[in-house]
Amino acid sequence: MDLPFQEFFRFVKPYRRFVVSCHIHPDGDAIGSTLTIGAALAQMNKQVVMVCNEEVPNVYKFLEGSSQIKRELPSDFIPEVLLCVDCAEKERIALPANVWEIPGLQVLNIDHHITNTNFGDYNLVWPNAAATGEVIFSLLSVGQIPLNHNMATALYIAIATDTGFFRYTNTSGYTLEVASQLVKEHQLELAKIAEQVHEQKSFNSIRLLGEVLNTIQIGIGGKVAWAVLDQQMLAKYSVENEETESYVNYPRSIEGVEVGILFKELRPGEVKLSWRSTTAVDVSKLAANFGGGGHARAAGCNLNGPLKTVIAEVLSYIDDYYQQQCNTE
Ligand SMILES: [Mn+2]
Repeated sequence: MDLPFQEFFRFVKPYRRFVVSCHIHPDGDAIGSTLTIGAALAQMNKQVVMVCNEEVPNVYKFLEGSSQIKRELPSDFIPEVLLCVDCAEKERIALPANVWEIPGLQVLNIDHHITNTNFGDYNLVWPNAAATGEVIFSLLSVGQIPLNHNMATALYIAIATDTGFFRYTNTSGYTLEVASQLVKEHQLELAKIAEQVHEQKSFNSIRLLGEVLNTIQIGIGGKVAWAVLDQQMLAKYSVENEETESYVNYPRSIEGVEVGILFKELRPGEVKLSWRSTTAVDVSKLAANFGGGGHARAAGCNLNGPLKTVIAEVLSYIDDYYQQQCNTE
């Protein structure tokens, strides 16, 4: 069932205790959306606990309120409502699975993934929105819930990070209007915000990147480039997960390359693939073939098997994919 904006406010009215959570491996949209809707509910005199079972990535710790995000649900807090943001399926929520067993729990689902399973009792899913932050901005405008500077910064981070700072195809005129309104009304310092997100890398993450860049290979007529990050390299440098996320952008950024992949060996026998693409290819479909998913320009999946075998398997699949494209053209 779709939840029009006004109905959201009617729905939340009778409840007091809310837990807000996002998807596992939280990104800027997940954290920014959690903080903003958490603050909005608090303004509406609700008791709110924000929970994410993983640490907030370092680059988002400057966001006000991020230190209040708890790693687990306090045992003395029994929520009436679980509000999930930016989470496409209930299995990916950053909470222990037994949260779903709380008697009478109402579930609200605010998201923008086209693959959202509408798992909530009420769902507010806008597949055309660039970020969940964009949906929340619209929701709070309709509800006339005023934003303060911290909420505006968190929403800006949500939208900017999910659009690659307004470069990806999900960036619409409306996205820019929302960003513009946030900047104008709350005097956001964009250069400072961009520095917080992009220029706080650890020395080790840059040195590790150097090794990863040396592994880049190009194949399939120059259309596919891939890089490898194995256990040996990871052991040599101690680098948090979040910091290796952006490595995949380098193979993708090579001239003529349509698909960039990072093969990251999580442990011997398990490999995480990050996919990035230009407008030529929908990588969510390629990742889906291996049980993963995501967006057209950015997707992910995990494969089991030795690193070399996984790479060979994936490249042979992409080769077939391109052959088929040629045949259908
Ligand atoms: Mn998102």
